[in-house]
Amino acid sequence: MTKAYLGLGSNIGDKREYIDKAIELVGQNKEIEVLKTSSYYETEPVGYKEQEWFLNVVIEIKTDLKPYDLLEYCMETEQKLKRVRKIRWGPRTIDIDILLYGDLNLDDDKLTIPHPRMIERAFVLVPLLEIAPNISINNMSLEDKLKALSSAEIRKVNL
Ligand code: GSY
Repeated sequence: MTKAYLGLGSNIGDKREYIDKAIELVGQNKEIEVLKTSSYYETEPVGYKEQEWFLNVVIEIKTDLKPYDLLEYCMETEQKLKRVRKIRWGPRTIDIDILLYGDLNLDDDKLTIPHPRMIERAFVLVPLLEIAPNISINNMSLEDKLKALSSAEIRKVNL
C-alpha cells in the first residue's frame, strides 16, 4: 500500500457536489482507501482568468494501484462526471490530479510525479498542508514553498 495525495478542483455547476461525488467514486475502488479530506477552499483561477472561481480540496489515500492505473482511474472518474476538455486551462466539472505517490519521482509523456506545478499553487499547497502539515518533497519543505508564494486568493469555506 502506498500513501498518495490527489488534488481535486471544480468550477462548473454544483462544485461541491462534483467534488463530493468524485471523492465517493475514488473511495469505491476496492484498491483505494480515502484516509483524509481537507476543508473546501474557494480559489481564484490560476492560468485562464475569465472563468468562475474554483472549489478545491486535497485528499490523502492509501492504494495498491500502480501510478498509471491510479491515473487511469482518476481519468475515468473525471469522465463519469462529464468532464469535457475544451480549453487547456479552462473550466471543468472536475479535475483530479495525482500530486504525490509515496516518495516516487517519475517524469514521462504520460505522467509527472510530484505534480509539476503543485509547488507554485496555493490552491494545492494550502489544503495539502492542512492534512499533511510536515510534508516535504525530496527534502524541500512545502510550508516554506507556500510562504514564498505571492498571495493568490484562496479562502476556506464551510459548505
Ligand atoms: O489544475 C487544476 C485545474 N485548475 C485550477 C484549480 O483547480 N484551481 C484554481 N484556483 N485554478 C486552476 N486553474 C486550473 S487549470
